[in-house]
Amino acid sequence: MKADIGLIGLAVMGQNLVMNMNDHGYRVAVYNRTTSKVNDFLTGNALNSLVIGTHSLEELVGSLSKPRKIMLMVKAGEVVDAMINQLIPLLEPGDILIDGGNSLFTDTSRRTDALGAKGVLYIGCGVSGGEEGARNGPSIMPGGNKQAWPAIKGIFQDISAKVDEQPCCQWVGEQGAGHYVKMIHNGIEYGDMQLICEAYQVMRKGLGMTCDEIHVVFEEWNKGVLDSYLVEITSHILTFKDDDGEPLLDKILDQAGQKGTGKWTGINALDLGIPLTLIAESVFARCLSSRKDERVLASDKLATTLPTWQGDKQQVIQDLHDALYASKIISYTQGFMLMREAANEYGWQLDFGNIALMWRGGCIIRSRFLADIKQAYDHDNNLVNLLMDNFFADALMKADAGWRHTIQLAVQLCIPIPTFSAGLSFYDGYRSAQLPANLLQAQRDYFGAHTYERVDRPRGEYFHTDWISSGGKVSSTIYDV
Ligand code: NBP
Repeated sequence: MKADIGLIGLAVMGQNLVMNMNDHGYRVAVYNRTTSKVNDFLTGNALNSLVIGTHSLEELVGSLSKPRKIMLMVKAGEVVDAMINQLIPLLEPGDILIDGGNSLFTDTSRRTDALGAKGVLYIGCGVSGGEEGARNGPSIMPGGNKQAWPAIKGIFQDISAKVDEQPCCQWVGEQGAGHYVKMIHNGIEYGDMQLICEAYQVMRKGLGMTCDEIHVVFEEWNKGVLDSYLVEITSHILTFKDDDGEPLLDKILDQAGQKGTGKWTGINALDLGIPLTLIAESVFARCLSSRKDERVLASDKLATTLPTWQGDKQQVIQDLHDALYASKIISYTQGFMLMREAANEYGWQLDFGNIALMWRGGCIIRSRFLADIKQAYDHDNNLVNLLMDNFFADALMKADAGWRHTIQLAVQLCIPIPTFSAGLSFYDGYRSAQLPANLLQAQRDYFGAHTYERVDRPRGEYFHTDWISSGGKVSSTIYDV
């Protein structure tokens, strides 16, 4: 009997997705470059399953029912191109190739077009939830060649997480849209993690609380508007003890790693001119943390006497809660602004309510909060910005005082809070009818004759001033710079 789908790449994600598909009654044929891992899998996790092991790509392709569906769960980048090149001669028009790794969306767009020209239907599919999600129900974000969607929809929606019986897997859009949305998911994940770290640091270093005390705070927060997977695991991490009974967290080196999806999100925001400040700061915070040796030297050279904090701890914790919630709203606002711009730029029809729904379950940023975002886009899918939704505008107004108090306190205590403050600056900037860009335009015109518009003249009329009475009346567009 032929297999329903093939999967290449039996590392942690691949193995767990195969077993998830198997649990849902799908017959999966598997292949891995190091073929001994196929045997290990069949005698290990996949023992007594419907899984079919294969030891060459030819054998894999031959074991599949038509149109063939093959999912790649291999290292992103050149490996995916290499696998595609090996598979193409073995496939027929109408066959479906799915990349479930963390590929860069521009690569996926390129591959969708190139394979489409050969009649092979390519899907670039973000999968989130790590090992546990892959095994029990991930969030799946498929995009690419829409002709393939009816053939894979059943499998993907069956294995995905469900929230209120709705699958966390919906069609995202053309070309690299699925991987794009996964990239934004990861960028938001960077922001959420850094925000939580800043809240932890204010309590740990600022208020001098123990890990167990902070655990109780996060546990409490997880019952309200901050209810989310990341807050939940943070609470668990804080209470986890090492062999000597001390918190394991205190023994972990404060040097953050990264695999690049946050950086890609920041780069794309710069390319599209979207002020994605909070996520960008969260990437930079990881970069700063990774300069551990330099920081240790600087902590001596630039040492200061830190003030000790005294005050109403419960009030500070309440303020901190509000700061975390408000900053999180800003982070998601910026993420959705970027997706909106990308949809315009790349010609994708993104359904923002569906995206929020897909992130409600299975993935790392899953939270109660995403239901509110879904609702905002259900009210108006063309919402310019989440802050324009009454629910979020109101939430920010209520959190405003606590947010500012938290930032003031952290600044006084020399605790770095790059994402809390980036969020607040964005909020204050976004709702400012007047920014100091008038001065900036004057500076640009002063040194580079870049011209400016005037508030007392119609938009679109450009002026240049001879600021020091030495230049001419020639503006920069005429210079060949
Ligand atoms: P890895 O990203 O560690 O990739 C390992 C797999 O790639 C193995 O099957 C390996 O085969 C194969 N591979 C490599 Br490496 N080089 C190859 C080559 N030149 N030709 C053929 N196969 C090659 O596995 P993973 O952590 O399971 O992740 C798979 C994908 O899913 C990645 O794109 C990852 O970014 C993405 N992802 C991972 C997570 C997570 O939590 N880990 C979550 C979401 C998405 P071998 O056994 O022969 O070395």
